Amino acid sequence: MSMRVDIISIFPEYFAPLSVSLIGKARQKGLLDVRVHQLRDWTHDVHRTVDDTPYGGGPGMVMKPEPWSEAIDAVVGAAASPPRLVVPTPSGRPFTQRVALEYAGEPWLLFAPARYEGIDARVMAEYGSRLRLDEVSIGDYVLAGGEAAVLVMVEAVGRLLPGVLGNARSVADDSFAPGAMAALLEGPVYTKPPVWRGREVPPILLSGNHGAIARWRRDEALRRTAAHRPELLALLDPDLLDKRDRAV
Ligand code: 6GU
Repeated sequence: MSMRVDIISIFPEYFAPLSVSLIGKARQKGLLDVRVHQLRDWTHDVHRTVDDTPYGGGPGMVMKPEPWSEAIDAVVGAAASPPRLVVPTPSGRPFTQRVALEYAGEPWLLFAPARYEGIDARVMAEYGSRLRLDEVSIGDYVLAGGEAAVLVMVEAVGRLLPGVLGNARSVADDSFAPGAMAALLEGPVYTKPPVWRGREVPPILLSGNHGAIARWRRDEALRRTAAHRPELLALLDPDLLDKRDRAV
């Protein structure tokens, strides 16, 4: 089962990275069908206007509702199973690994990234009643537009699709993946040479003792989480902690 992703934007060229690396290969393999649309194709004036001044005053410009509704209607068409509509905005609900997993189970996502101060709120009111609509934020900072957020979300979702990652285990071990590693950050990794600039790879990783290696990795994950994200340790399910965890 492949996933379809449509993106409507005034900067279609922003999505060139989706032809590169893991996501580019997933598209070549037919696992992911990405279609990028120019919002201005649904304007009718010579200037191809997509924005106007905000009612009530204030800084910046607001995206007009008409091009968005025409674009969304054209992309969705008469589909029996319409896409999930994702509108990136810093005022949205947080995009997390849980949301990425949820999206990875959808057959069709439609992203509507805005520029300026955002899209006229009536567009979200209209499509929120017709489609499943999510307004999502990728973190507590402000981007100049939603395009970079769409790149982030497509990469996070795309790597979860069946057949995209060669090694399904690497998904299970992710930081923030559900399961025993829930809410633990991944620890350090090493490769050859065994000594580099006088620095050794931790000898346990060369020991061949898989039980001891798993224990060491979990300790390192606990230490890194305590150092970088102490608030996550407090959220860990106590039932998933063992005696040796508590000693770390
Ligand atoms: Cl989704 N959009 C914009 N413009 N800024 C953001 C964001 C999204 N998430 C965090 N900052």
